[in-house]
Amino acid sequence: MNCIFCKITNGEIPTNFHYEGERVIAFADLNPQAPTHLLLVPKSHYENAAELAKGDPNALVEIFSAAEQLAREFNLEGYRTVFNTGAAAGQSVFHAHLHLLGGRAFSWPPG
Ligand code: DGP
Repeated sequence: MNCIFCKITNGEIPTNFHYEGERVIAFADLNPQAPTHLLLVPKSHYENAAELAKGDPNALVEIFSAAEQLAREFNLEGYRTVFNTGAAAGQSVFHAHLHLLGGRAFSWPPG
């Protein structure tokens, strides 16, 4: 399988990790949409958040507790977390990942 996030999680593509735990890593998004834009990624490959919930729910728990820890480390006053699921919703990498965005004001509804 030619998955870019598998290559990042297994070290094939050297990347600076802002967080590494038992099941999850976090690194900066290549195309940031906010002053802080991190991706929280399970080490195991699941296509999207729902598949991850079915296959490894503990990784989802770790993703959200790591997001809270990172938000504190990056001094975010508030933050937005997003899982895009499916190309129609903007998913472009089909290895589950949570976007953690902060450092600017956010509008609603999202674009
Ligand atoms: P999504 O569109 O929700 O699937 O988000 C995928 C994100 O991944 C997108 O914001 C850009 C980012 N991205 C894609 N390839 C790479 C990469 O090789 N390195 C990093 N750091 N981010 C990547």
